[in-house]
Amino acid sequence: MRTPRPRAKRRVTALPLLVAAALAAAALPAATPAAGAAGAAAPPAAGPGTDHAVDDPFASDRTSWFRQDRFGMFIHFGAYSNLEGEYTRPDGTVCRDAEWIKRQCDIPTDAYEKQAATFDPADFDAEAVVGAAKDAGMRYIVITSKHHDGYAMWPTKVNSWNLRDHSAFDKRRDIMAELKTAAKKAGIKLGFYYSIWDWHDPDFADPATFPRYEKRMYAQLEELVRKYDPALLWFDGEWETDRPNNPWTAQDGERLETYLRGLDPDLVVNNRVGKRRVTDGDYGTPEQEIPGAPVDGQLWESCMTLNGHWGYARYDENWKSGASLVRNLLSTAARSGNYLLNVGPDARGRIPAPSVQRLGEMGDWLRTAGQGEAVYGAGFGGLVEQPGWGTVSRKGDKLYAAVTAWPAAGGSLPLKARTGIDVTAARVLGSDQEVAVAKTADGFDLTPAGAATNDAATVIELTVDPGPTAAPGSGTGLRQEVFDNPALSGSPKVTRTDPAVNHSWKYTGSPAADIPADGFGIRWTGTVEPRRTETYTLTTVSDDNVRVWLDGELVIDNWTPHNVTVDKAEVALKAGTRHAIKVEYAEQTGDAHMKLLWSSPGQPQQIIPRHQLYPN
Ligand code: FHN
Repeated sequence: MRTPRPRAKRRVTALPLLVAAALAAAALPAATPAAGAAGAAAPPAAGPGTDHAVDDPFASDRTSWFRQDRFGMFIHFGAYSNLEGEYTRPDGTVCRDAEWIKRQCDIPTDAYEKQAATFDPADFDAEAVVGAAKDAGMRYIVITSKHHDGYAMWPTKVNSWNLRDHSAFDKRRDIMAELKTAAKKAGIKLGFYYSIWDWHDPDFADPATFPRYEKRMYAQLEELVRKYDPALLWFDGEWETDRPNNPWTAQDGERLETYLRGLDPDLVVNNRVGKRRVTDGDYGTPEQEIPGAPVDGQLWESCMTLNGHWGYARYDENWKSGASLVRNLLSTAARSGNYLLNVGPDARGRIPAPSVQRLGEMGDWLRTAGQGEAVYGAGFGGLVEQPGWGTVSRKGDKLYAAVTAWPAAGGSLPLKARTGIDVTAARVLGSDQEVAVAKTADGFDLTPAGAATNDAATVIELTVDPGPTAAPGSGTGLRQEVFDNPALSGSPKVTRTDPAVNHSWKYTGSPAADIPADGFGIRWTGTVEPRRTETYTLTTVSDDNVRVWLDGELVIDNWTPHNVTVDKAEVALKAGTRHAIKVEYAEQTGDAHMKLLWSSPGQPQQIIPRHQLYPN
């Protein structure tokens, strides 16, 4: 259980060293904050009555492109790229790193600024970059606008530490504008990576001056949103660390997310805007790994390098194979995730040829025989168990069995069903071979008559009857009673119909203007009507206490104060039946969230929608 950390008492480590560094940085002739830099002030924390949950990212129009596109290009490009992964120290020794090279190789700030002044990505060709993304089958691009070194890759007015004012680059050019134009023409969405952690801004590390940095950060983000209209903001550098100290808190993240959604309500924002929790932003960001199943409570996107580095490193030839990259993409789609695959342009702004080669191989696979259908707009193949011989994604009445271990001649592929389904047709994409489908005790055996069509994954498209699904209900939500105490005692201060249990009051909000941000409780009662007769998983995302009854049985009991926590229960629900449901929640102090989601073999994860909920 945490108590909110007041802004003034930020955790600080190694302050003396940092103060010296900050003062030294402030004394630098160039690249310090422009005098009187325009800056959007951090908005005041929204008060009681504020609910930051804007919609259900699993189902909203705002996030539909993200859930449809599935596959994006990450671009790590900045002043570090000018060193191409190697720094020769004054004593002649060579230190290697990529985008962390300044910190990891202890490059003095003046030396780093000196090398940045020679940065000239003259060969950066936005059309070529977008073309490579298009050729890969990528549908969105996220480029580093500012990495940890604080160097802005657009002509910011906030300071002079940027590609326009501190480089050898053509001062008439703006690569972000060029990229925006090329991406728009190609129908590809553009997003920006922005690091909160800033090694260069003299006001960053010291809690006493951090608000001045924050003001400049807000001003830069306002520039990016207003000038380039990004579809997505990818925050990073939110974690607690030193060299320099990072004072960022979850409360800072609350304010920043509120500010951004005020700038552009359509923005999609990742969970590193806060503290990388399931309640921060719109989606989770596993890195260099692919979760083994859909992530509970949040959309997700796995970001990964093509070799071993994010930024360009001239010596790193450890490229992943095209086949393994295709399989990674299929694994993410089969778990309702996105795949953000990285390229690191070199000092001249060129994407390495081996990267372009592998991206092309992925695009060729996606474009062949409609195999991309297994990815774009596809999601968790929950109707069946994920097999050992590959992955299964679902789109409507189609299952895409992407086989990576093709059976020997005459061999079969066992597929376990998780619910009552029937397979009505089966075909191998890119081949006219027959696929025999035999029912088994727990599912089906698929027996292809021919060979695999490629070395990455051969897709068997199954047309399935997913079993009866009732029409959407006519519900309006659950009865909600709001109490001004966490014991839910006395009479409720507010009684109303709540269309969905989907709330993020965070640190400063609450369910009503006359309910304080801390020390309140809520009871929801009514009935829930499923559209399928299946075993459903009820999932709560809560901070603090939560308990859920279904048909009078306590199925989730986490009635102890806790930080943001996911709890789950499996319950048998019957289509056409309105099952009694009661949810109790208490906010003690600090952060406050309460979400109720469901999923089943035939129902993808979502906030339980209003039309399936009926108030008592
Ligand atoms: O420190 C960064 C790293 O340089 C890179 O940008 C990755 C990509 O997501 N993010 C951070 C490490 O988690």
